[in-house]
Amino acid sequence: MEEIDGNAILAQALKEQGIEYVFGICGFPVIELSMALQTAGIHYIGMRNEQAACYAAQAIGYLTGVPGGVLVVSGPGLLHVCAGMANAQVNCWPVVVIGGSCPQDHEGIGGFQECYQVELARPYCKYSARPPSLALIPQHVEKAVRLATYGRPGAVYLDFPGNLLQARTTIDKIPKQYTAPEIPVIYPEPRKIDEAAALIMGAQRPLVIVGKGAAYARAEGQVRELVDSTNLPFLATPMGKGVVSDTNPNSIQPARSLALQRADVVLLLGARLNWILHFGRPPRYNPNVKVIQIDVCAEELNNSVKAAVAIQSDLKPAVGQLVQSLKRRNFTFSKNSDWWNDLNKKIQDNKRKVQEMTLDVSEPLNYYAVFHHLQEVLPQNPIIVSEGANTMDIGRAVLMNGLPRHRLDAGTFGTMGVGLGFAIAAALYCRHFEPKKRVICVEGDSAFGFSGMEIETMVRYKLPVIIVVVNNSGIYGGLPQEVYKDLQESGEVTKVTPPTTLFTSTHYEKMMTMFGRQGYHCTTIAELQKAVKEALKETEGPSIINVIISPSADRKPQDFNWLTESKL
Ligand SMILES: Cc1ncc(C[n+]2csc(CCOP(=O)(O)OP(=O)(O)O)c2C)c(N)n1
Ligand SMILES: *[C@@H]1O[C@H](CO)[C@@H](O)[C@H](O)[C@H]1NC(C)=O
Ligand SMILES: *[C@@H]1O[C@H](CO)[C@@H](O)[C@H](O)[C@H]1NC(C)=O
Ligand SMILES: *[C@@H]1O[C@H](CO)[C@@H](O)[C@H](O)[C@H]1NC(C)=O
Ligand SMILES: [Mg+2]
Repeated sequence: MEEIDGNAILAQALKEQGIEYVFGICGFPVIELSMALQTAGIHYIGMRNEQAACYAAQAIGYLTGVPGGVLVVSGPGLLHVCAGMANAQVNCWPVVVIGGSCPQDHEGIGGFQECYQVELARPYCKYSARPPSLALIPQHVEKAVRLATYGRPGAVYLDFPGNLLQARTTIDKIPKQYTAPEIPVIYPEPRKIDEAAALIMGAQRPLVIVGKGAAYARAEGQVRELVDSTNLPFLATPMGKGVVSDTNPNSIQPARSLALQRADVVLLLGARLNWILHFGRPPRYNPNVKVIQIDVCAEELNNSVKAAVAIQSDLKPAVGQLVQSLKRRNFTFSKNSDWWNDLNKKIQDNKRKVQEMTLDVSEPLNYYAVFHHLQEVLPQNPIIVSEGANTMDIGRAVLMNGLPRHRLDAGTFGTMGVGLGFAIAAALYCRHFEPKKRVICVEGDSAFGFSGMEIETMVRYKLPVIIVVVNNSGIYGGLPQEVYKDLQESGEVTKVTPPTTLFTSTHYEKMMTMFGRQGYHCTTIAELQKAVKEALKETEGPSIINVIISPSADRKPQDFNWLTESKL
């Protein structure tokens, strides 16, 4: 009878569950496993840090609907990946983490990298377990993938002691019946759809908010039809951008604050009323606002504020039925309404303010000018990855998304370091599904530092990501070179260097010379646009464009503090 070991059983079980990509870092006791994965026909992408590996795997999960896997070693490998698991949980993206752990007979006596891994992973995932035997591996893998993808997606963890991975058995002992689980669809209660329609029809100042849940649910067809057939004004959350195109005439993104503050009925589509949406509470919202909430997760309903209508459903059927219900009633929201007039006026005001800054190309450049002119030379509908503080927030406002799942950023958890991992996943996604599409990774200089070494991963796997580093020499901002120098000379550097500053003349683009290639250093719009055009010709690997902006460049004055003040 043919024999099989734990590594091969696990690799085949993952393949049977539809896992196509595993990102990780090799070492004891998972070296053989990484090779078994490739033998099973899975793509293995070796990364430079487990955090980045997990960010890449969860982005593949978001982009394809099938979770990516992460392979980590025991102890420190598992601890590093916790950052990624937590980010996946908070973003509700599916990911399956596989950890090696020390052999069981070394547990309790100071085994190499011995660590309570199942317990450590548990708070950051939906399921954390150690299969107790070879024969039970396929069942646990099936359960892990099911939990990662069913209901609200998230992270799962499976732990494999070295002795289990190496153990052998005959193939007849391993059950084969575990095929990839089909994800169940949750349908809305029809009565509640009618209640929602009635509320929308009675609204004076309705507002649709589109979350990344709508993007994950692939509900773009239904949400676009809703917006187009009713003329309801809509707003997207950061990664809800593109479910309906940012250029759709019913987008009121530039009047976001006013829209939230004055809306009397809010239709919430796969978005949570957390800090990103200011908890749904005054002063950012009208105290009498009626919320219609549609979410796949029952536990999310009525969170933070009581919804007037709370519907547990997948977004596709719920929005599809809502569209039909509104159509039956011949509902459209008048573009001549006071509400549209107020919104349009605010949109014009804000666009004018932003335009002043986009047209100001004096050097050192400002963010708005950089992003506006970057966009001019980008191909249609690239996948835009972004992180940083000002870099990300201003980029979100200026860089347009025409398609869903085309913006990946620091997300609900606000994690710096996600960018390069996300970009690697996006580039792999493009290679297999949309070979003409490009990935643009817009990084703050601080944000880039967290996972900057993944540039080598991009070179190794020939991933043509264009990385634009926006250099303001700091976190939020930095100091001009002379001031920085004087300060550093004025006392002990660790006591006088402002905590938000970075070294003022870091040539990030020179990282490309490590691979015998050239990067781009740009201080003017002409240089920036030329660099982007050159970088677009590179299809065999990444490019780095270091754009220098003013260390004191800032966003336009805001009506509100970015984080609504805590009341504690
Ligand atoms: C893992 C992690 N560490 C620290 C932070 C705090 N933080 C928020 S934004 C940011 C970096 C902002 O600077 P940069 O990326 O240069 O963007 P800028 O605002 O300067 O454009 C940091 C360190 C975080 N969000 N995540
Ligand atoms: C949500 O809160 C409202 C108002 O208190 C209540 O009527 C409703 O039953 C709650 N739950 C759901 C799922 O609607
Ligand atoms: C909607 O419009 C159609 C065609 O104009 C009409 O026949 C129908 O009666 C209308 N329905 C309602 C509910 O007003
Ligand atoms: C980064 O920007 C600062 C100004 O913000 C500038 O002084 C410095 O020279 C820039 N770095 C590089 C490598 O050009
Ligand atoms: Mg910066």
